[in-house]
Amino acid sequence: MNLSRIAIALAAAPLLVSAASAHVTLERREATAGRSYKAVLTVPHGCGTSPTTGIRVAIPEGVFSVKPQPKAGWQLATVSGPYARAYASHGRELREGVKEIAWSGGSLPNEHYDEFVFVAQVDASLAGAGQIHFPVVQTCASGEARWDQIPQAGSTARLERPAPALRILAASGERPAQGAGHGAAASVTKGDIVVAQPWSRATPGGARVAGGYLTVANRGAQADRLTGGSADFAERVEIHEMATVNGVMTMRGLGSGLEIPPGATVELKPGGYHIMFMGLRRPLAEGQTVKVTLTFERAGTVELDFRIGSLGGRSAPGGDDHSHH
Ligand SMILES: [Cu+2]
Repeated sequence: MNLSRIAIALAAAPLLVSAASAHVTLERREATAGRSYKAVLTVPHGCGTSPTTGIRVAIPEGVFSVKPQPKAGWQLATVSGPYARAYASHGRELREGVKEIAWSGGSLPNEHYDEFVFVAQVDASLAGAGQIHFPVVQTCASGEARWDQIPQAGSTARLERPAPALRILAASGERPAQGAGHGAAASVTKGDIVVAQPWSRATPGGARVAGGYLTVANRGAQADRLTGGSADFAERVEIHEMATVNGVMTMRGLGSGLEIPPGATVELKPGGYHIMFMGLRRPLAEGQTVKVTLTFERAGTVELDFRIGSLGGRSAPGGDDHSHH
């Protein structure tokens, strides 16, 4: 055996695997909001040279109906818990489900490659979420590697151990629908409250929830609160907040409503504060206008016509992006 040749082979080995492909990643790095997604976690090496004996992945909010694929020679376990909100699945509202998957007890030599698979639904509300992340802990016969670093928004810094990332695409073109006439989305004034450009999105068949967006200005000297409302096409109308916590998009109901401070204009938009139509009684169709009554603590009820934009649209249909600065 030629020792010098072995030495060369060992020295060259790290160069054969590029830095990017050496990470635990998702094979397909884009998913469409409102659709199912098959996640294939690729594990190209062990911890150092130690064989991989376990893979544990955390499921971010907005990814539901998770079903892992069993692997021969590995034990499969899942951890379930409550979701931050209800997700619509086949006409039912899911309020809890798989939050973590663990494959354990196997042995994947450092020299070999393997895949760990699960299928899931990506909620329509994640359109506009950008990237979501699936932190992974890789356990080895000796040691572990945590693939759980999530980039700061806007940062391009290279991470040592990035969490597998998934880019969320809107269901259809980003171009908002061109509605009939600009004046249709005129603002509505009630007391000190002025509501402008109420709109929502077309919903896919079977959807049970939809978001509502608008701007609210308070011209008065006292704070008001948007507390909820009603609509004939939905069982409930709630006020929600969406925020990114550690790179994970979460949504929660604002039980006491949304404050509109005096003199302020508050924007309800995809990825931020929004109205949530829960328990849809019928789908919302692009180009339609639907009636919604919103309730303010001080100003009382405000009747609005919500214009329905395209599935996955990001801004008000027919709206001028520069109109609400
Ligand atoms: Cu919501």
